[in-house]
Amino acid sequence: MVALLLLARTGHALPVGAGAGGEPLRAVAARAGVAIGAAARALLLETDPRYAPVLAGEFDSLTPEIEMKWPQTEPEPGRFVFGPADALVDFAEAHGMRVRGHTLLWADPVRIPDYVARTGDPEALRTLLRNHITAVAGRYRGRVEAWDVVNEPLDPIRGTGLRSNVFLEHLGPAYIGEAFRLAREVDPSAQLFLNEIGVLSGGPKFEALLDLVRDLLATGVPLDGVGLQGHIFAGLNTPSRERVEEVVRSFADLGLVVELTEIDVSVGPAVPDRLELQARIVGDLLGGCLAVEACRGITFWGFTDRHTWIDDFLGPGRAPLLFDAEYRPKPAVEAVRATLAARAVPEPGTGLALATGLAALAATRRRA
Ligand code: 9MR
Repeated sequence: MVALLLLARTGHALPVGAGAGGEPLRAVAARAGVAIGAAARALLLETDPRYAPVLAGEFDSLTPEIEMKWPQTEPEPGRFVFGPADALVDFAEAHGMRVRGHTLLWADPVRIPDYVARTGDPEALRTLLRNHITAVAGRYRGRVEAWDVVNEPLDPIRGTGLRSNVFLEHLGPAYIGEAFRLAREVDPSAQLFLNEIGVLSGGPKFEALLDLVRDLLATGVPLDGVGLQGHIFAGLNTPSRERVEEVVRSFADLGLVVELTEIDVSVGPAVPDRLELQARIVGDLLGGCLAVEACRGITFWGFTDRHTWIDDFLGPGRAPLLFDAEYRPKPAVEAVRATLAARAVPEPGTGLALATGLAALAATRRRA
C-alpha cells in the first residue's frame, strides 16, 4: 500500500521493489565487490532528520562534500577546524561506512585559501603544504581509506597542461608528486588518488590526464588510484557506456584502482522522460566502470535532490541525484541496483559459483 502510494505521488514508473521496499544499494554493492558512496554534509546530519537514515541505509562509503577541504580545515595558517569533518568520520564509522577523504589540495586557485595563494616564496609554500597535509591526513590516519590527494590539477579551459596556481608557479609541476609523497609519509595505509573532472567522455583532457598519471608513475610518485568525477549534464556531456569503459580501462591498464567519485546527472525540467533518461545515463556510467575489475568505488555527489550543489550552480530543478527532494527513490535507483547486481560475484560454494567455475575450467581446457 505504501509502495503504491509512493508510486501514485511521485508518478515515477518505479519497478516493483524499488526504493523504500527494495534491497539497500549497499547490500547489492557488497555482492559486486564495490563500494557505493555519497558525498555528505555534516550540517545536514543535524538539521534534516530525513537525511541520515537514507545516507546510512543505502551507502557504505562517505565523502565529506566540503568539510575536509583546505579553506574549511585550515582557514588561517596553523589554525585547524576539524569539528565538521570529525562528525562525518564518526558517523561513517558508526554505520560501517568507509571514508573517502576529499581533498588535501584542490589545485584550483580560488579553492586555495588567500594566505596560501599570496605566498610567493617557494620554501614558505612548501612548509604550508607540509604542515597542512601533516595535520589533516595525520588527524584521520587509519580512518580514511582513500584520499583525493590532489583534485583537478588539469587546466579546465584548454583541457591540456596543468592548471595555473601558486604551487605550479613557484614549485613547478613537481608540486603534485610532493603532495602525494607527503600524504604517503603521513598515512601509509591510505590509498592515494588523483581526482579529475571532465574526462569520462575521452578527448584531450582525458589524454592529458593519462599523460600526467604516466609521468607520476614513471617518477615513482605513490599514486594508487584515479578518481573520475562524473558531473553529467544530459545532452551536453553524456558519455556512452563503451566510452566510460575505455577511459576506466586506460587507467586500470596502468595498474591503478579506479573510482567514479562525484556522479550527478542533471536533466533539465523540459527534457522529455527525463527521469528515465537519467536512469539510463546512470546505468551507463556504472556499467562502463563495473565492466573493469579495477573499478572499486562508485560515489554520487549527494543523494537527494533536496540538497545539491547543482541548485547553486545552475538554479533549481535539474534533479541530478538518486532520490527526489522528498527522499523518494527515482528510477535511477533501480538502474544502480540492476547494474550492481549484474556484477555480483557468486559466493563460493553456491551452485552458481560451481557452474561459473566449471565453465571457466572448460574454457581453460579448450585454450590449452
Ligand atoms: O559540491 C561542493 C560545493 O558544495 C562546494 O561549495 C564546492 C566548494 O567547496 O565544492 C563542491 O564540490 C566540488 C568537488 O569538491 C570537486 N569537484 C567539483 C565539485 C562541484 O563543484
